[in-house]
Amino acid sequence: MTQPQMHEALLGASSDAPIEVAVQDSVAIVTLNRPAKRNALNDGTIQALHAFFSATPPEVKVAVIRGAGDCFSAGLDLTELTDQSITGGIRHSRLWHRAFEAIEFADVPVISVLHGAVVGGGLELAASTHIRVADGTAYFALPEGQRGIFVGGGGSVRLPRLIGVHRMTDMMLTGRVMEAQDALAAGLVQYVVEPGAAFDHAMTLAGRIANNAPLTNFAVVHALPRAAQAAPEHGLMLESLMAAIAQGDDLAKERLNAFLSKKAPKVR
Ligand code: 1HE
Repeated sequence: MTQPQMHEALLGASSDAPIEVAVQDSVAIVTLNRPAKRNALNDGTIQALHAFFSATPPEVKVAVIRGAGDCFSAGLDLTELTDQSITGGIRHSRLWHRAFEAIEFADVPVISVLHGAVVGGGLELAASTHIRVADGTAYFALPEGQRGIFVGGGGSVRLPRLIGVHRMTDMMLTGRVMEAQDALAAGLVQYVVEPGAAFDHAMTLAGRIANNAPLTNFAVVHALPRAAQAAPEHGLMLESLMAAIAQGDDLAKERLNAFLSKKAPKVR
């Protein structure tokens, strides 16, 4: 693999930038970069995530988000909430919504690498990614109840779709902390690996995803969630249109012919 090239022009690569972005082959590695504050998400971090995911560089086929230091993220930077007006609170939440929507509907699939604390807004950030890889140190919580606030980063929409309203209600009302294996069983994460192994596992998955036809990846990120949430007759129509568009792509024809002429790998 080539050495990561820093995207200095876009975000800056100074050690105090809220996120750092490197591109390794065709994988963008986005690192939350406030380890001394446990990657608490301040406005600068949210704006930087929004800027990057709104326009991923054309050479990028997959993105991986991870946290520097001891954990993925301690959630909202609570120092920014102490003097918030109601109007300011709504705007703040909408800022997060725009940023996380840019991740959920990015040009490319996004994998999150989860270790240590994945709490509050950090869990909402993870929920906006497409694949969640946790290591055995990861733990998940929604301490908003203890802080006297409510989720504001899309958690009330995305988390119930992953784990059900009943589990989210329990986490918010009782402060329950979910360990990695429980998160796997609940459907909150798709993979749990040994402590320290989540980034490598995510990069392996990213390599596989990068080998898919770009149009298939686009369909999975953009058409699948919309079809899944639509009324069945609309979802099925969207599926038919997307299937026909994907099949019509030159790359699909090339890959189907390769299989039929026994030049493509089988499913193993
Ligand atoms: C912070 C934050 C933060 C740490 N905002 N500064 N999130 C929470 O309620 C979680 C709050 N954080 C914690 O419970 C713990 O910090 C952790 C379990 C995540 C990590 O514990 P630990 O012992 O490794 O670190 P620490 O010593 O508690 O924190 C290190 C520093 O980070 C310390 O600052 P310092 O100046 O004293 O060194 C902490 O104050 C600081 N820090 N977490 C600000 N969250 C869109 S709505 C979303 C709503 C939410 O996200 S609510 C959940 C908020």
